[in-house]
Amino acid sequence: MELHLPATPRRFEMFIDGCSVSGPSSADIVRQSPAHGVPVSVYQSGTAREVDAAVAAARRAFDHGDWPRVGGAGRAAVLLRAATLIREHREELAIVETLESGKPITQSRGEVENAAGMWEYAAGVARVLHGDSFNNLDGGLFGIVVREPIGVVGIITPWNFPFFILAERLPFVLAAGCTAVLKPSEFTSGTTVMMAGLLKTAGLPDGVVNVVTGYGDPAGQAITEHRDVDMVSFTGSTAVGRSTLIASARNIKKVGLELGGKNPQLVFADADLDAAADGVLFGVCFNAGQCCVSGSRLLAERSIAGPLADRIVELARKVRVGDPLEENTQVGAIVNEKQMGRILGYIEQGQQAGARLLCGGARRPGTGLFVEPTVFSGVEEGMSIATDEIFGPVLCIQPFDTFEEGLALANRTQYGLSATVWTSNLDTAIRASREVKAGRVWVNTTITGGPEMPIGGFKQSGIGRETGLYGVDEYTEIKSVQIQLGGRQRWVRE
Ligand code: TXE
Repeated sequence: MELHLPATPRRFEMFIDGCSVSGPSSADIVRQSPAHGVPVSVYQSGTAREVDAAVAAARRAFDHGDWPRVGGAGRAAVLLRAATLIREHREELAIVETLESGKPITQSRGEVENAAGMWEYAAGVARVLHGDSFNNLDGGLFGIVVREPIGVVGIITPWNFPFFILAERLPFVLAAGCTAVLKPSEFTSGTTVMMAGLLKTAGLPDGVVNVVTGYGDPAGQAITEHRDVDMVSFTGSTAVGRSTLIASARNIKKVGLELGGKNPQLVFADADLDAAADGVLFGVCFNAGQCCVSGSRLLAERSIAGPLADRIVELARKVRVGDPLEENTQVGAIVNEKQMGRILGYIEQGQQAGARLLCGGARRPGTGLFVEPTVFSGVEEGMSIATDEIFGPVLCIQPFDTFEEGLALANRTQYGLSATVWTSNLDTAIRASREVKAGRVWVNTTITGGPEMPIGGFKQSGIGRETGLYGVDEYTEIKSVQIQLGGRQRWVRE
């Protein structure tokens, strides 16, 4: 099926207390498709006023509404209906996602499908969430550990996987019985607003999920500082993650952070090199490298580093970069001019520092923000391309001689989000998985998983975990209840 650009941009209102709400129209945000350079969406530019209204609605729904009090079965029914509605609107959601983010339509469809899976999984989680009991306490005490929803959760999301990152958080927040205020990226807010509408259709009570669109400052900032927000889940840059932590100190709110990465791909000489080359290339090109778990550092055992680099370059030249509305496209557009400038700036710094450009390295002429898959060898420690998160399809190759040296190199970074190991030796695979400091490790594959598996980062890549049973725990408070059986021993002796 041939897809077309919309004749006019689609308008998205904010969503507060079950109703569509307009902001100050003078400050609308017009989003251009980064692949086509035409306006595709218009969002409201929310301010602290709309955040106040959204938080008040979420607060009311939490303190006095049904959602935190309804049983797991009731919550699961709504989450399952939401998953069905996502599938029914799959194509519409995928097109909006592609137009706003620039990612290939086939990838958007896959993300929407996987997001539906997250909602289904979380429906199950709503029914298995439980506490604990202690029948072994001294002094006739009986102990009960109760899990309660943490309260109002602010969810601030980025532009790289708008619908999927939301699905890694919101259904788990809802499964726990919390209410939420969402602030999507000002570049890709459409599908988050659409999700709020689908949730209303699915039967979610008003006020449980609210969406304030707009810029990070003021809208996101107002959420992180808000005294009536109990927790913030932030996904984005390490710099804003840090400011989120500082802002949260105001009312000591809990913070979950998923931030940047500079993720190693460790390839040992005994690996299936053809499979590794393909996997490494996918790992750095997926979502045009705008991926927190992008495998942007190739650490290759010296004896195979040359042939592996040759194979990757050969494959890189075959990757289909271009119009994300085309079914065959594998790498779409970079999200905006600023991000494009950042990527090209790093490529220039790499060349000036003496790294060898093996392929790519340039922006495609013409309309749209496209950059070719780029590979550097001769990358030395201390070069900015070796240490900084570039967030583009740029691979840096560094050789290593021994297992210990490879692992030391992998861990020599402020980040710890993910790592990939390519080897045919089970011992090497397990030892490397144990020693690498990262929240997610892949062996002989990369960037895959499922709602069952927790995600999150070590070191400056974040705090806390999302998805799986570990993820839902983050949105609960633990209360311990001690009950005296058989009467309490008297304190005052008469
Ligand atoms: O992210 P920001 P940007 C990294 C990546 C990228 C860089 C910059 O390296 O090149 O960050 O991207 C909201 N208070 N990642 O500038 O600004 C903002 O509106 C509260 C990695 O786009 O962190 C958006 O909703 N919120 C990452 C969200 O934060 C604020 C994904 C993310 O935007 C705010 C994206 C503030 N003061 C970028 N300022 C990943 N881990 O996947 C902005 N925001």
